Amino acid sequence: MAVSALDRRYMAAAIRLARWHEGRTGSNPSVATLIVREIDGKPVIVGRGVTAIGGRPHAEPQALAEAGDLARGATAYVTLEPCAHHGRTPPCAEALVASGVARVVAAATDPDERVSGRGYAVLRAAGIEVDEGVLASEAARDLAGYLTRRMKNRAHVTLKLAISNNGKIGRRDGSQVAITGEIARNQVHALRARSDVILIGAGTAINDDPELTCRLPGLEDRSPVRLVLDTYLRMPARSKLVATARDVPLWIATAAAPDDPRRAELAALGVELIACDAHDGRIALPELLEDIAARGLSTVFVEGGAEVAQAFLTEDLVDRIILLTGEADIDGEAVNAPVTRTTVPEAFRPVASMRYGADQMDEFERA
Ligand code: AOF
Ligand code: ZN
Repeated sequence: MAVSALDRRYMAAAIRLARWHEGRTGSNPSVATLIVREIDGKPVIVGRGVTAIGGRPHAEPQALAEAGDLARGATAYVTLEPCAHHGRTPPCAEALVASGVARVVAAATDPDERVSGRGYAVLRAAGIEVDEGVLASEAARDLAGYLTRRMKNRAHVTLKLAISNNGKIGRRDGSQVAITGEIARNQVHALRARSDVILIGAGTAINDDPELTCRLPGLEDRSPVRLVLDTYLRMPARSKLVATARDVPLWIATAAAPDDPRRAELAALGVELIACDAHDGRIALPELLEDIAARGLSTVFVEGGAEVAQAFLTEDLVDRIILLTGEADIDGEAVNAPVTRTTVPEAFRPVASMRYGADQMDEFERA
């Protein structure tokens, strides 16, 4: 059967359903399954599933359980190739075969070497018609964290910058200045909720004393791990980040000596210290991103400041850029944005552009 416009609409719906648990499925990607069959001559969704919080069960068995006998002869829409491995749950490809579905429409192929291509092979060997790659790039955008971790062995990096109308990101003396408004702030908190890690430099952590939590009503329990790059372990024990370390995880990446007494002091307050290499006084970022991936976390949201942003850009470790441009200028001695709407590196393509009230949001992805 050829892939139809209706197939693409169901896949788009499955991709939206998968977002429901984005950032909440641990090291597993959040994927979704829809089971669709004809009833009285019309297509009807008879089962839906999204990877459970924590990562298991997978999407497919949940959708099949809801469909029950109606799965026989139906079409399954899956945003990721169904797994073929005996992991902590039985293979989803086999569950689809056992359910009697006639056709599987899939978006992204799973790069997990236990699965890649094998999920489809199991289905085809059982006589199921398989259409791969439907809305593959749309699904891959939401799965970017998982795909980057699997394929590059490092975490996926989103760089966010709030930039004044005249291309500045703050005052040189570090005094606080509002650049964007309420809508942009809420959008940033929503982006935090979908990330595994928020990252800032020690300078920003010390100067701004931020909390870096998601404080949107109803999403307070969705704060990701907070990570501070702190080569010399300057982070004060008396800071909001450290004070809340027992409630929301706080990791500090440092090159401080193993016997540095501040390590024990911070650890006793609930901070997790990540031993890193440093070059020229800066934490080695590629190794840190590998370390984060090895810990099962896939997405890093870089929130400041200018030096950290520049370091990620210089090392070509940025996968997505989100620029929030305000309408006011920052006058006087101010810090230049390492990148603005007009100086985004050529390797990136624009993927979204919209207004957040008086502010402008531009999103770019590595092409
Ligand atoms: C699916 N459906 O909903 C998801 C899949 O540790 P395990 O056994 O849970 O396996 C993790 C792998 O399962 C993960 O690396 C990815 O390949 C796949 N994720 N597969 O069939 C799902 N979340
Ligand atoms: Zn599975």
